[in-house]
Amino acid sequence: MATIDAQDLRERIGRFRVLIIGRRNAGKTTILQKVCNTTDQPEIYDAKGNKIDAAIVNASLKRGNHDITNEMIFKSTPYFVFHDSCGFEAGTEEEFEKMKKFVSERTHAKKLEERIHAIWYCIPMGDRSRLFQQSEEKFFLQCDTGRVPVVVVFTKFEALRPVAYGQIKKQLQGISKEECSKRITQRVEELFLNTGVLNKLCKPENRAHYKSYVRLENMSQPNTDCSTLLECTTLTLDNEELRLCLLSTQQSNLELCIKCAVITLIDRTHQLFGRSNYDDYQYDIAKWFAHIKYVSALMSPQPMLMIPMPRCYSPLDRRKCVPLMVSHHQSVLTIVAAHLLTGVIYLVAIFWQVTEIERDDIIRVLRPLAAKESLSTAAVSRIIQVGLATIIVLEYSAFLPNNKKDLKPIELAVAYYLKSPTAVVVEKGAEEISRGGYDREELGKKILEFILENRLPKDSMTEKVDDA
Ligand SMILES: Nc1nc2c(ncn2[C@@H]2O[C@H](COP(=O)(O)OP(=O)(O)OP(=O)(O)O)[C@@H](O)[C@H]2O)c(=O)[nH]1
Ligand SMILES: [Mg+2]
Repeated sequence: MATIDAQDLRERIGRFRVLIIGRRNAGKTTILQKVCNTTDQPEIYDAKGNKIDAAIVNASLKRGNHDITNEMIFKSTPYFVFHDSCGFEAGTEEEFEKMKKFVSERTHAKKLEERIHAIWYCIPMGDRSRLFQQSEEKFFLQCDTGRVPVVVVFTKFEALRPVAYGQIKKQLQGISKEECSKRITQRVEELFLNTGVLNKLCKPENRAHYKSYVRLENMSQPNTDCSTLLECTTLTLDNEELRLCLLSTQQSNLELCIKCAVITLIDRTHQLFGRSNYDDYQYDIAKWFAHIKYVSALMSPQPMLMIPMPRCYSPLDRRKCVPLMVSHHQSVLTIVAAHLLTGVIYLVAIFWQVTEIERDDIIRVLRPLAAKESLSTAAVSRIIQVGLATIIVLEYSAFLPNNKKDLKPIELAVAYYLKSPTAVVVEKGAEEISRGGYDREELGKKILEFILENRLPKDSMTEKVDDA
């Protein structure tokens, strides 16, 4: 790939496909609505891409029929496609087997766009004594989820607060509001741990392994959001392209960009051992930072209205859609016109790409950070130092004005960094971290902590940039 282009990735991967599982009333649809920032109901398509009337879906649900292969899309964010288990605990054995087959097929699908990219397993906290029911046990024991990350979502988490309050009410008399809240929170944690649900989720005999969990509360309220779930899902994806793709839906989350870049740093710490070419390494770090993806910004990240082409195409596959108004009953002429217009759109896209920032330019601008002399000659320490410097500089540059959408702010940030005391702190820090003997997880935490503590100060930025 010549340039950092999330749009191009999306073209290749298609949509981000999530399977959401959970009992009836667990809060699944509410989560999907939050993720897609809408209160609308989704549109539903069958596996062949034919739109299904919502009334038909509801009627068949009432009769107990449900098809997990159906795809749900919210008009607001057609980039996501969801499969909903629709409360499978009430289903028959046959339905469970169908789900098992679906999970196994779609988690192992060869084509990335057909694969399920993440599974959100919802467990509502409403009834603590029945948190881990037979349906959960069966899913985790029998469903082979392969390498697809399973994120467990504890929904309606706020339900624990009144329980906690009821249990410690007497101890709360006469203490400050702040202290009260702290103790209730503590009790909530105890209640959660005492359910033993986390142990049940990672029984050694389980075939499905959860990668991470999040707690969501008050999702039915308008002022809440699902960013923790999206962030957690992004970080648990082990496919870099997918991670980049999902990250591009959360462009304003700079801290998440840093966390993703730290994963690259740690990966490369192992891979680059003993080597001294940092070009690819710095470029791979730069990939995570949204402000470098100018091309994506020019070509709107929110896909345009996508309408199905002839029936043999799935309306859910972005590459087989054209951003045009075409009805299901198209004439040959309409189809030809649609293709012609798509051609024009692609030509415009090619024109935009002329203005793309080239990979070589990004590397050229960042290279002084890798060329900087170091006290340490140890390879690992150098790799960490270059990674830290690159991330710190890119984070800083995201705050610099950039009307021309070029690499000038990064150039200025590099110059400013090299003159700043932070460069020395990074050098020492890298050496210390490299000697720490940390495992992968600890190393990640240390590096993230270091970066967050040593971000370049943003006060009076323009002056500093002028000085540089
Ligand atoms: N208190 C509380 N209520 C919630 C929360 N999330 C969802 N709800 C409510 O729970 C009810 C069920 O939510 P849905 O999102 O429809 O649940 P679902 O899992 O899609 O249900 P089915 O489609 O029937 O399987 C609705 O009344 C929601 O408003 C939450 O975090 N806290
Ligand atoms: Mg629902």
